Amino acid sequence: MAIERTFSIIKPDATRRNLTGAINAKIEQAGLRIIAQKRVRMTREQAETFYGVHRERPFFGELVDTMTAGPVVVQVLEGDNAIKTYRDIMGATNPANADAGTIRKEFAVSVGENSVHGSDAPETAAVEIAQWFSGNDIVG
Ligand code: 3AN
Repeated sequence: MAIERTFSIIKPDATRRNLTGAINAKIEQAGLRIIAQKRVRMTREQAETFYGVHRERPFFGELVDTMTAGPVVVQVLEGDNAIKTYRDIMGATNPANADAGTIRKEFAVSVGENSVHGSDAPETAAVEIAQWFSGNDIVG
């Protein structure tokens, strides 16, 4: 059993529709613990830094627009294999391809407005957590 941490964002399409609690319930039902959480408004600069790996992708501008369209909830989640566990309950990037019961199947609007972000590897999780939280903010 590998206890791991991952970084999560509840995106503007979800906060707009008051889905923070419903998404947190799915996170907790999956056995993950929310060990840090805050609601923030991302600046364009923060969104561009966060999604820097996608800078050359055709949807980059749309991605930055959607992430700055309203408040987000940034979180650190902890649990067994947290990175994979969270990606499993998030579902596929495109909600049309997401499995039944996943967050994106139930709540996402489209591939762009897909309700949640979750880190894809331990290295990216560490970088993403450090962009939004300092050590004192995280209480495991
Ligand atoms: P995931 O969030 O499932 O790891 P990535 O890393 O491929 O997916 O993409 C990052 C984010 O970019 C997605 N969550 C989504 O918001 C956006 N995105 C990905 N592909 C598209 C696309 N074809 N059109 C618009 N937005 C996209």
